[in-house]
Amino acid sequence: MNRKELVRASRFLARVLRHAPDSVGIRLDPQGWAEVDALLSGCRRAGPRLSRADLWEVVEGDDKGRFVLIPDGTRIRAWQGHSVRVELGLEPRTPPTLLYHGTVGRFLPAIMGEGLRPMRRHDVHLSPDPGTARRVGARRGEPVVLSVTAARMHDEGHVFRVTGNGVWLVAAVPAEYLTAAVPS
Ligand code: HQG
Repeated sequence: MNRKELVRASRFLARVLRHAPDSVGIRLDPQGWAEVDALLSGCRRAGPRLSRADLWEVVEGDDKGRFVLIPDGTRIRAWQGHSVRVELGLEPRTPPTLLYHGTVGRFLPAIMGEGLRPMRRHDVHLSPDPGTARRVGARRGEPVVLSVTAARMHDEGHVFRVTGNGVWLVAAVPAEYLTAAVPS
């Protein structure tokens, strides 16, 4: 696959494995895993034609490492970002002192009032460094980066998890743990 085909396949898989398994007639198990055979035949009916080799290429070549295959290659899932109900089974972890969230200015009044909410996903997504957060925010416009006092949140009872591709997840971030944008 060339770069463009790879990005298109990654977008398609992200939609199927996070939000719309029904769209290709497959089901996710409670931990979010899809059977690769069912996924590939679903894609033949209702999506891009993907070979098994293409799927491996997407998993390995995806710019954010969004997907994981089990070692025998029979099941695949997205690391995070689901809106369908899944229990990823990630263990609680102690976060670093600070984590970061990238957003845009038009959301700031609401965020500073009510904190970060997961919106349509299961969790609020936080980045380990400001540069990554900036890129997340830039998907929507001029990015604004917020610092999250994650270690303090953790000390005060909030549960953090981290995905295999380095995204930190927490149910919500109350406004008291957010501080103004850090310089880029
Ligand atoms: C904002 C991408 C108003 C929040 C990225 C964000 C990430 C609020 C948007 C992953 C709010 C939700 C997740 C509040 C939060 N009021 N707006 N109280 N609380 N928001 O896409 O973090 O490419 O669900 O700032 O790299 O942007 O898909 O979350 O702008 O890791 O793999 O509501 O998605 O990864 O948007 O991105 P999202 P996100 P992928």
